[in-house]
Amino acid sequence: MRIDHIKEKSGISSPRSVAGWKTARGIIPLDRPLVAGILNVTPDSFSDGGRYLDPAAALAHAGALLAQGADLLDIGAESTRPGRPQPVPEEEEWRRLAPVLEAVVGEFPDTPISVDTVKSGTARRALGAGAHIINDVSGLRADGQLAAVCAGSGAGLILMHSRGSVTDMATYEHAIYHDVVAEVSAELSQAVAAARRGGVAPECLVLDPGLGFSKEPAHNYTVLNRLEKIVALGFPVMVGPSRKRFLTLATDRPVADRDPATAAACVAAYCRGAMLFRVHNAGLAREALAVAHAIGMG
Ligand code: HH2
Repeated sequence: MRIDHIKEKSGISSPRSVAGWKTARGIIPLDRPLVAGILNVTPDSFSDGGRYLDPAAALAHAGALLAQGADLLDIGAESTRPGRPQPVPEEEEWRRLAPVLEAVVGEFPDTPISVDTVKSGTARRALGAGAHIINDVSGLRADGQLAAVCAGSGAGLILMHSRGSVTDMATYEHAIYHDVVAEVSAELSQAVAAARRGGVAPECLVLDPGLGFSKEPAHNYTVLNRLEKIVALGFPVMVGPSRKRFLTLATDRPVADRDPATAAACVAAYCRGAMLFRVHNAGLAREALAVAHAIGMG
């Protein structure tokens, strides 16, 4: 089978050796691919900006994502879309996030909730309001206190690879690599070391190579093709290809029509060892991954 071929090629005997992910909601079993539905509470996100700023619309969308089969929700209130001159201030981020988080936690108490933020203050408030996981797209580079905040509440922590600041990390400004996979892997290892110094238990960590972040389109394909190198670091791996521009290298579709390409990228990543998939269209990814899982591709 293809996965045996991959294992043989990479010399990695067990690409998925991690059985569960420890979060403030207990251990999430990783015995099948998990879908994280994206809930952007932003005016400016690249694919769905402005659609769920209203808490009632956000809550309805959360319900729709879960009905489609999302296993967890990732709520973000600061877009990394290029072109913003300034980061979103913490007060504004929290003003957007608080009513939605409160409503989602109240309505879906059994669902693991992740909050996408690079700020320790926002993370502290979010975990206090019932979030279970922090998703840091800066991989602990933006705020030295974030790890300690997560450690203090036993939260799960997603460490995503990027370079630069929130205003330019989704550009090609820092996309200069000699060996993109080796460098992403080394920089993620530095993020793990920072998390451990901050007191975060290794069982709480998930790594994400940051598709579309500080990477030219072709870099993302290389990272996906050689994802076992990131999996070999020994942590569960998340990928977030959803609707991103790099997909147009293979299939030239506008952002609204990139869900099939997203599902294909998720399946490919699953075959290379990823276990968590951050997507806008939870239903499509869920189905594609369920078939790949049933075949035994992972
Ligand atoms: N991508 C985005 C935001 N957060 N988190 C993780 N772990 N992995 C990702 O690939 C990732 C992420 C960007 O996507 P989106 O939230 O749709 O856009 P925007 O930043 O414009 O809100």
